[in-house]
Amino acid sequence: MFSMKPEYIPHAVERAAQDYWVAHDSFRARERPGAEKFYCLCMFPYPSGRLHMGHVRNYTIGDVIARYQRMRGKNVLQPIGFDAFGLPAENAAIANNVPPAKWTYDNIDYMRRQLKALGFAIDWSRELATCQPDYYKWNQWLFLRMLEKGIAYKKTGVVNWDPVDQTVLANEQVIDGRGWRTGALVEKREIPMYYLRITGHAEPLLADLEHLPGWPERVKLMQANWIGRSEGVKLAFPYSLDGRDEKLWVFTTRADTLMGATFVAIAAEHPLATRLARDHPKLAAFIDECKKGGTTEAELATQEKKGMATGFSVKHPLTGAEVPLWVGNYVLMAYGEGAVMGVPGHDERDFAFALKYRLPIAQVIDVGNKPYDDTQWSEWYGEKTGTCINSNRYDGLPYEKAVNAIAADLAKKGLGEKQVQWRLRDWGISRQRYWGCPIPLIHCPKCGDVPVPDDQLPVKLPEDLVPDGSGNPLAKNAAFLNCQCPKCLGPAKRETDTMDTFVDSSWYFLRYCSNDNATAMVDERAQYWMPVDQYIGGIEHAILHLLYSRFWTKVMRDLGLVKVSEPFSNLLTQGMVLNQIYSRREGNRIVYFNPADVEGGVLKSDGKPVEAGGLGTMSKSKNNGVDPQLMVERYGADTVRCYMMFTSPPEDTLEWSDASIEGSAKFLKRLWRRVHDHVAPGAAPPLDVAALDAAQKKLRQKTHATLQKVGDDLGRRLKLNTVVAANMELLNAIADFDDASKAGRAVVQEALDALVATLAPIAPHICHELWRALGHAEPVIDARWPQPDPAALKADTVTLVVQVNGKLRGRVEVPADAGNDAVAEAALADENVRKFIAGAAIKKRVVVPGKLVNFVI
Ligand code: ANZ
Ligand code: ZN
Repeated sequence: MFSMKPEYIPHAVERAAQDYWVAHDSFRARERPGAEKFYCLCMFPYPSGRLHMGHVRNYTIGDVIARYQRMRGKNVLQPIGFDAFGLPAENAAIANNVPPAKWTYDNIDYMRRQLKALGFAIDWSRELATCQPDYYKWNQWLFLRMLEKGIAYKKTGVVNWDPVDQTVLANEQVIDGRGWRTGALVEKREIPMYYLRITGHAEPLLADLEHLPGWPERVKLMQANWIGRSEGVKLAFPYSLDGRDEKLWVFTTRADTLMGATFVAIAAEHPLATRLARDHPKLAAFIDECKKGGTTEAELATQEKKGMATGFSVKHPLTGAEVPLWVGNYVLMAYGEGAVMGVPGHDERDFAFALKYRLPIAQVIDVGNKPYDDTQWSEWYGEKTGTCINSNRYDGLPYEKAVNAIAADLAKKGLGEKQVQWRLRDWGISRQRYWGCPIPLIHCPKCGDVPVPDDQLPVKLPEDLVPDGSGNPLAKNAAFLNCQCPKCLGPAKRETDTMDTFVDSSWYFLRYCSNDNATAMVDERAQYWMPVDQYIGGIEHAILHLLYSRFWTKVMRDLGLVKVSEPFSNLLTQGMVLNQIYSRREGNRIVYFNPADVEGGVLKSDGKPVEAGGLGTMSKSKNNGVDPQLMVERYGADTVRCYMMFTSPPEDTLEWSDASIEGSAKFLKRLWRRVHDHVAPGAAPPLDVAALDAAQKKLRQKTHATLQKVGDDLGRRLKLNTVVAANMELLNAIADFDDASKAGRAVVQEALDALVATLAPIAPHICHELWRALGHAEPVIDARWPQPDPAALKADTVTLVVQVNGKLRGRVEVPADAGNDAVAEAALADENVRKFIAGAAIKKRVVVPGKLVNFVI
């Protein structure tokens, strides 16, 4: 009997498998009450143009998990969509003079083709793009509900203003304080904006982190720090000004150090600073300078600490002593009271500030008679573990007692109380940009701000405008701008601000559940699928995206729209994809070269040396990306997927290596050949476990040991890399096993079945074909995940090391249940061992079962 041994042509195999899945609608997810559901979700891509390796890694990880869970019998949903609004589309529009809509939709078409070529088990019927009116209509609808509940509200906020382009700039468009296009010095402007009251949910957002055991600890910590709950005391330094008695409030977490407060510092924006600057031109100039600086927290943390005395002083709340008042650029207006009590003795920033401006430094906390040096900061000065000294009646009190005593004394005077502060700020969602979801409000000269009535939603964004960089084109588009007031029916103007794109991504996972519902934002299908069982994405979204999604979910729960309180049960943050960085100075610029164009330290094209900059994240700016498209074209999707999974555990960084992608290609080729060699003579006979010889049992044991390992690594530990490694080992064992007997072929069939089934989530196309070749009628996607047979796992024989006087002299294979005498007898039968004993008397015999036997002579 002859059969053809087909050659492995990845593209043909992949096309055939993909056609099969499409023809059978294999990945359409249906709600099946009673079936155990599994919602597997990857963070949706921004349609920037083409997929990059980070996407491929992300989606491969998700796909492996989705396919594995399906084989475990779960009813799996794996959707995808596009996070389609945002600034890059506007920038591309300015550069190429095409509307952002066209650019975006073209990119989506291209990336969809790429995703399909990678063979992801996606339910494409649920695809969505956030720039589609039937999606963003619900952003608007929920915004209006939030407005009704007071969760959405209007207040003035500070923005970056480019005076040349007359436009608001996003933070990333401000480079060294200047506009990215014009180079003009950026100004701060106050404009009305819309905010979402996320601070109203601060408490549950923090507390519920404890109910997320499936999240990485570090992500939870980042969220907790961002929410930033601080317990402290709000206390006042009284003063009189303009004939009135006033109180300057500060927030402190260290009320125990109050007796060491030697100055008070306020933010440049503090109303008292503004007031004092009226008669103090130098102070006014300093305040202006402070306001110019960056507003991001990172900028504030790293900038040089500067201050200026106001010449004014306030009174210490307990002693009544005069305390000088300063304006400090390190005091944030938006935190606490916008004012701090300066305790140089025990706060590092205050210490540096006091040294610089020669303010007194007083030690008021002692941690056991350590010498205090007021010219040099030491870590222990800031610790809470000591007791008060130099603090009159509080001397000797430890932290908590001191805080309580001081808070009580302040309360008696009406000068303080305990308080909880949150670092979290309300979420400003207004963007003065075109390519986003319009905020559904109408400004009427008679009625003021009027919400767009529900039956007029969505407020559609015109898709044919081309921004030119000078302001929001919506503000110049009469068709959009002019409208009728829903209340008085008079002429009115639409709000031209659009929503932060984080709004779009805060609930897309809910819309996937019912993306075809034209009359409701979500429906009971969300009850079926939610929460997401496994969410996979980049660590760069550890804070904002996840926090906003958690908040939005809670708001929707409060409105009765969903039942879950938390959207994502398990979170996996995949590591970055890295590659070498090569550069060279050309003139006064640094030019980066793609690693593919460099060999042996020189640029291939000109033979001149380049500088090796080590490993870095693949990025456009460093020109060290590898285009996944190219790799798929060269090797096929399965090899790329296999390589991605094999090279590192999902959470670790992945270093690109051409050699190792070759290794994955070879592995799949060998597997292909081995399966076809095996099936060439026809179907293998059934397996009779009772009639196997030692070698056959050994391969069988390897098969089941592999099953045990991969099941655990894929399912529980998500160590997808070891699944490939274990299967490579199994293939080696199969290759070494040369036995064409009936029983031998039966054991190989079992081994190949196990290998192909467990590799199927990773390399689904080749496994689709090989599974068929192995004689199975149902497709491998519908196969059940193979379980290890505990009986086969038990080794019949074990190999022991044989030592003579502690030196390795041989190895011996014995039955696993052999007694010590039988082991010794078998060891002494070994020729080499006998040679070293050379007839000498054995003084002692040590047997470590399963490991070794040692003869002492
Ligand atoms: C006196 C003091 C003494 C402080 C000491 C610390 C150590 P967290 O934990 O983040 O809540 N602070 C208060 N408001 C501020 C503002 N608007 N801008 C900058 N800093 C501000 O930090 C609370 C501490 O940060 C407060 O406690 C205050 O300094 C400072 F040995 O007060 B502390
Ligand atoms: Zn009106």
